[in-house]
Amino acid sequence: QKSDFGLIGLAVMGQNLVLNVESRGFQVSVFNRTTATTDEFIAKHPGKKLVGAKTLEEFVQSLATPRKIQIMVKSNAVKDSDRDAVDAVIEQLIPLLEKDDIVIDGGNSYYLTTERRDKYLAEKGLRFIGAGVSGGEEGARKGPSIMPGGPASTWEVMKPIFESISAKVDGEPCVIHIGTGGAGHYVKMIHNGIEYGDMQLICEAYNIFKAAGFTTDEMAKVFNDWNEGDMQSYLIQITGKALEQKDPETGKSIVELIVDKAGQKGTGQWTLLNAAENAVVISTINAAVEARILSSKKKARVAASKELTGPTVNITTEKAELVKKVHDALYASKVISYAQGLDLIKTMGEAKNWGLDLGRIASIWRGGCIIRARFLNKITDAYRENAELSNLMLAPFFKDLLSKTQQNWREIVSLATLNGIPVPAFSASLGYYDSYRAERLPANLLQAQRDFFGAHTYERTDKPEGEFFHTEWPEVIG
Ligand code: 2AM
Repeated sequence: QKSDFGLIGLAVMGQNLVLNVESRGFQVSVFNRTTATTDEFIAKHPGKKLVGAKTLEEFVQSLATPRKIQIMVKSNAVKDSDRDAVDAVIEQLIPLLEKDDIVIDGGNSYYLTTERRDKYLAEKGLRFIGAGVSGGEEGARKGPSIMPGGPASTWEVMKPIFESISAKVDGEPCVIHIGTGGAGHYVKMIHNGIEYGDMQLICEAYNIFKAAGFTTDEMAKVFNDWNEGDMQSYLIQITGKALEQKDPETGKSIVELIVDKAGQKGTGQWTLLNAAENAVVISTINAAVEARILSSKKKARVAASKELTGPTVNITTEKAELVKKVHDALYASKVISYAQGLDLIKTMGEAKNWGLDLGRIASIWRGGCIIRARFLNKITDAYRENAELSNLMLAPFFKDLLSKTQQNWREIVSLATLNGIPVPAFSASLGYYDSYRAERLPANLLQAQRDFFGAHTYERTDKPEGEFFHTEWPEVIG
C-alpha cells in the first residue's frame, strides 16, 4: 500500500509532524539524508503506519499520486539569492516526481523565496505549497497552527490532511488557505513579528514588577491570575510557569539566573524590513526586535551602566494597584501591536492581491501557535462585523478597550519613565495610539523645514488639497 503523505527531514519538528499525521489515520513515508536517523525513528515507533525509505527514489515510489511531500530541513538562507537545503532537496526531487505532485515547504522560508520556488515548480508541472507552521515541537506533535500559501486548487488536495493535523479551537481547525504564492509564509513571518511584540511586552511588565520589589513567586502569581482572565494566552501562561521554576541546585529562581541576552533567528528583522518597504508603522514590533538587539550588547550595557546616570527607582504604588495598572498597559499595548501587524498584512495583501481574510487569519492563531490567545476571538469578531476595517483600534470592542485602559497605560509609561525603567514597547505603542488619533501632528513644521532647505513645497490648510506652495525663506548664513 502506498503512503498518503511523505516527509523529508527527521529533526524533532519533522518527527513530531510525522507522528501527528500518522495518528490521524494516514500512512506516512519518511526520508532523512542521514539514514541512521530514519532507522532509529522507525525502530522507535513499532506498529505505526510508517515507511522508512533509505533512498529518495524509494521514498518517492512509496507515495500515492499525486504525491504529497513535505520538506522539513534546516534552512539557513537569509536573502532570497541564497540557495539553501530546501532548494537542494527540491532539486533532488524534481527528476523523481510526476506532473501534479505536491511539494510542501513547512519551514520558515522567506516569502519571496517561496514565490520563486512556486514559480519554478509550476514551470515543471509540479505544485508547491509554502506553509508556515507554528507551535514549536509540541504543536507539531499535537496540532500546530498552519498557514499554507499556494494555488487554491492545491490547497483543496491538501485540505483533509492539513485540517486533521492542525490544532482545533471550538471544533474549528487552525488552518485556512491563506492565499496564493508566498502568502502563507508571509503571514507566518508577521505572526512571528507579533510574537516578538507579545514577548517583549510581557518582559516589560515583569521588569516593572521587579523594580517595584515583587518576588518571582509574586510575579508568577500575577501571570497565573492573568492567564485566567481576558489576557489569557500561551505566552502569559508559560511566563507564569517559568517564573515559578526553581534551580534544583541553588533553589533560586531559574529566570533570575538566566543571562539577559536575547537571541533571534531573523524573522522579526524580516518583518521590520518589510514594514519599512511598505511604509507601514509597526513600532511595537520594531521596539521588540530592537530590545533583543540591545539586550545582546551586554558588554556595552555593563560598561555604560557605570557611566550613564539615571534616577533612583522609587515606586510607591501599592502592589495590587500596580498589578491592575500594568495589566491595562500590557493589554492596550498588545492591541496596538496586533493593530500594526494586521495593518502590515492588510497592506501587503492588497499590494500582492492575495485576497486575505484578516478575521480568519486571526481565528487560526487561536490554537496551536505561540501567540494563541483568548482575545484573538475579538479580532475575528471585529473583522466579521466589518471586513473593511481600516485599523483594528477602530473596531468598537477595541476602541472601548483602549479608552478604558489608557489612563493606567499612561500612568505606567510615566511611572517607568520617571524611574528610568526601559519600556520601549509600551511607550512605542502609546506613541502610535496618540499619533494615530491626532487630528493635527507637527508635520506642518516638518514641511516648512523641507521647503526651507529643499524647496519641497507644501499644501495649505486654507487652500484646496493638491495645490502646492513654496515660500521664499530668508537666507541663513553660517
Ligand atoms: P541530517 O539528519 O542528515 O543532518 C535539520 O537539520 C534536518 O534537516 C535534518 O533532518 C537534516 O538531515 C536535514 N538537512 C539539513 N541540510 C540538508 C540538506 N542539504 N539535504 C537534506 N537534508 C538536510
